[in-house]
Amino acid sequence: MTSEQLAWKIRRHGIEMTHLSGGSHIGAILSVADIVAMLYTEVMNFDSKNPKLESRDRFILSKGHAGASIYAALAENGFFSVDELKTHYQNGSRLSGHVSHHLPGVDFSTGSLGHGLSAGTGMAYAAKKDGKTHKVYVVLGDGECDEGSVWEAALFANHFRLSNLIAIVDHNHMQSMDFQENTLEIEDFGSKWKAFGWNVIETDGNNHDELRIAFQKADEYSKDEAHKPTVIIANTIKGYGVSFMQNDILWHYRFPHDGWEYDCAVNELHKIKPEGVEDIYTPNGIENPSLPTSQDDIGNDHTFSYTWNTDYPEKMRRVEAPSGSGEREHKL
Ligand SMILES: Cc1ncc(C[n+]2csc(CCOP(=O)(O)OP(=O)(O)O)c2C)c(N)n1
Ligand SMILES: [Mg+2]
Repeated sequence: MTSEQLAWKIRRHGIEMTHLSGGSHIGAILSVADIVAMLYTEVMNFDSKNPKLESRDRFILSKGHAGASIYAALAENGFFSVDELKTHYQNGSRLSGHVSHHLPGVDFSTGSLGHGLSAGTGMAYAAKKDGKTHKVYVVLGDGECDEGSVWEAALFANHFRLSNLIAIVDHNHMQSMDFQENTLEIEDFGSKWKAFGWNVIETDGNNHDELRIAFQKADEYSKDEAHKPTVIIANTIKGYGVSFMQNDILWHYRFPHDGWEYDCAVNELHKIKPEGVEDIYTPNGIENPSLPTSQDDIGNDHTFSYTWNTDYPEKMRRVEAPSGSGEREHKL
């Protein structure tokens, strides 16, 4: 399976899983899909038949609200059946909304932001002390980097020269309620990591060629005599792959509802389906899809997660993108 094929499958599963469950965070899942796909096809060492293999690379999705992306990647790699993905978010399911370590292939439960890098740092420190050669990969959200604990872990990782630690920040310039720039200024992001002693690689996190090069560089850095940890700042677009979800904060919490939201998302994905990939849910896309009408003002639909906040949609939807924030064309 190529990284592009897995990324598409993650997106398609993500749409189905959030649609069926009424679960949130599709924007975050689409944003991180290419990073996760690259890790699970070309970068990490793992064995789905032996999830606890001692020499496996360790992985933490610190932005645990995008758990569906990991569930899809694990299922597609044979850790458990693809059929189980349909249980996402349901009572009794192992596939909780946020990542659970009860699943094979998951080393650490996440969802409460700000803990993943600390845990990964501990894993990398232990590996180094024990003379082990596996690496530790941690994927963080950029909004998550508002958490002070991230920077404490960053200090620790530099102090103990944890060159076996690679952090990837999904830098989509958005958090849950607004663009990052309007929430808490974090730029110049790369310089901050550098000042904390890290190797910094900046890349386009939705472009597989660029991601591939970034991970190769990170691998070289991990052998460098300076023994620094490495961060890949992956510039992404939240909602990438479905035009009406891109850069729209509504889709942090809203799920693709029955009707045009689901139909149009599925059909848009079909237009960019790589060769050799099957869509197990809607093999030929959706014939006669529902389309939005002028009455479909989802900005006034209060049935999504923030039901108590009646001001939310009008105030927060379609906020102006600060200049330089994820303005690239959709080009999958
Ligand atoms: C400690 C903590 N506070 C608040 C939340 C609620 N929350 C869930 S996702 C999110 C925004 C995260 O933004 P970012 O890290 O940029 O991730 P993105 O969805 O953009 O990939 C917040 C605040 C949480 N999960 N954990
Ligand atoms: Mg973000």
